[in-house]
Amino acid sequence: MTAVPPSALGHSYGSSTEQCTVPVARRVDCHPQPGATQENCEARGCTWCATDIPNAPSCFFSEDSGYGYSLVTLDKRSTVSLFGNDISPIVMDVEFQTKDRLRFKVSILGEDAIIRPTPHQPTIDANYDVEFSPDSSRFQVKRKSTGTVPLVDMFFSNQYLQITTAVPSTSVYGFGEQEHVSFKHNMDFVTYGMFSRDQAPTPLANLYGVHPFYMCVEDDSNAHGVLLLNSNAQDVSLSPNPSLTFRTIGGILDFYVFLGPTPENVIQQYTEAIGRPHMPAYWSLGFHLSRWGYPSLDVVKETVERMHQYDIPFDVQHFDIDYMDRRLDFTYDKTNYAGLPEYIKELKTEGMHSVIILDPFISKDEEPGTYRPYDLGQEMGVWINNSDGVTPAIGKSLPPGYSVFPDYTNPRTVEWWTQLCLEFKDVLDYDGIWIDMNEPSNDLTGQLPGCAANDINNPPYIPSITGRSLSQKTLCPDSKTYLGEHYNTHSLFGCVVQQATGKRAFVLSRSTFVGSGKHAAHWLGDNNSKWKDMHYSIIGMLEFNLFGIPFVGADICGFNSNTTYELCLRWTQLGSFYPFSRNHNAEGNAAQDPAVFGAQFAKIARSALRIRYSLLPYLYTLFFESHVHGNTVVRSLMHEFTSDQQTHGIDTAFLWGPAFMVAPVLQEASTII
Ligand code: MIG
Repeated sequence: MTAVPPSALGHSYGSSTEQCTVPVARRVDCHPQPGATQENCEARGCTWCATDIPNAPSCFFSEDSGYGYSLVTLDKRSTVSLFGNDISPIVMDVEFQTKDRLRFKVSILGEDAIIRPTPHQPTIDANYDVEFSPDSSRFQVKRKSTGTVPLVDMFFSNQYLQITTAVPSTSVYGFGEQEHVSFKHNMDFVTYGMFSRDQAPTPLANLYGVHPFYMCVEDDSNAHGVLLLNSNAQDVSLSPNPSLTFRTIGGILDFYVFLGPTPENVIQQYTEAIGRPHMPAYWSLGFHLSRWGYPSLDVVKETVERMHQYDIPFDVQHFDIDYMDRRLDFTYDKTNYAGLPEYIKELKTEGMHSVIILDPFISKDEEPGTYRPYDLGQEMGVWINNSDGVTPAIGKSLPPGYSVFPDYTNPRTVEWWTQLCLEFKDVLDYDGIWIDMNEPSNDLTGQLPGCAANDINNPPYIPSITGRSLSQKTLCPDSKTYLGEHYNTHSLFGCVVQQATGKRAFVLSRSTFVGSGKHAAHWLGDNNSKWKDMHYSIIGMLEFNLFGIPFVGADICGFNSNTTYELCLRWTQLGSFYPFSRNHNAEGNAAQDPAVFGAQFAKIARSALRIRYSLLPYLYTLFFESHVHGNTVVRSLMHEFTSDQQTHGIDTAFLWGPAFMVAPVLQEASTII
């Protein structure tokens, strides 16, 4: 087979043989799991034509496979079956929800709960139309004024749903949570997995949260957004045609299309559907300082003191797991952190605020009667259960012994959690809660004694996620939560956030899902003290603004490994313009607070942060706009200069709202002229 040079993408053919008539760029992968061969490809009714183009599929769908569908009933017209147990017929529901928002939903006929009456005629004067081809095998969502969003080919089986959509340009943004190396996506056969995971940022890996949302800027500068509202493990492949293939292993295909036409309009319409971002407390827009590994309260005090000595703007001190007694939630270390309650009060009288970390696992191995969080939770029955639905799932994480996992999808659990948070507030008068490890994270692969061999734990297709495992670093998919099987609810776990005090609380969450911005801020996780990580933080920040979680930032100066004076200085300058501005560091690394490097550093940090503080009324106003109208707070230059194609790829600079540009130094050994 002849190799096709990458330059030929899009117009050349894999080889001259008949099966190779589908241009490589148009191919949709028919063997998305590893290990495709000509034999297993043809056995499932797909076409084989080897290609050397990196990541391009050699096994692909012939162009007429899939479902033919009309507004009402879809009948399978292909013999291709990827993973068996195919479902037919299916029903497509098209709803004209607002003049700029269309929902279409593909469900299984016969499940009454998910079928809703289909309006054949739009009842509102929408800015789009839905058009079907004469044989009903394709349909398009058409922008009335100009562009189109065509959709093609669907595959349905019990644990495998797939749909491919052509996109009108390669200016595609979004999908998360991953660490992306560019804001505008590379579309040369790239696959992103989505399944929440305790995973330090690594390009292509599925990280802490799940956001199956993208925005596309069409060639004529109109933008649209698309959400696939689905919480199952899933992946999306970006192909150069350009097209997108979504694969999910459960639920339904529930799509929302937002017609824009400006990028800001798209996000306004998206957050109108999923929930507007919350209005943060003013104090929480100040500078936050944190680290994992303050060995004692005395070291915290010394650090805070030197921040004040250098007069560095500073409003919030975080307390990581070091403050806890043996890493047990709702306790504090009465030896190394003796006097913590008084100190938190003292900070408050100075006008400062405190944030404490809490983890979503509760040790079950303390002496009975000595650890109320477990005893009360046990009494109230608030844990995630094993597949029997009765016995609690037992895993292992930070606290000593083994732990159980609160099932936040259960309203009783929210009662239990709120009660404990309120009681603990009487002990430590914190102002905000930082929720870590809520993917949920577990050191074991599944709970004890391991996951049973069944289709839920080992589905025929596992999306492109780390380890190709649904139980690695978390619980078994067949665990039972109040809302249903963990298989379906896993990625929702982090979304269930809590009110700390009821008034203008601050909640920082590592795991997020569609709609989390309504309650929580987010940090981009365990980055590295590396120059490239500093650049990627801009991309992550821009993306979370698309996801409706504008209160976002990365660990300034880097979390893992030691930072350097110069990197930390540049990062402090950039981080002064993160919506959520916090310096945070991992245990064992050298201190990196802005006061530890001496007077010269402190002076530069002070002046960068003073610019931030002088603009806080503007930042607060942007959050207000975001809360009320759904605007982004930080946005790419493309949002404001959409018709200038050159802005589509810029991710080394960004804007605060429409009016203030930040262009940070991202290169080592740069000098400002
Ligand atoms: O096992 O609480 O991402 O910010 O400092 C590590 C300790 C658990 C992971 C978080 C990080 C935090 C750390 N946590």
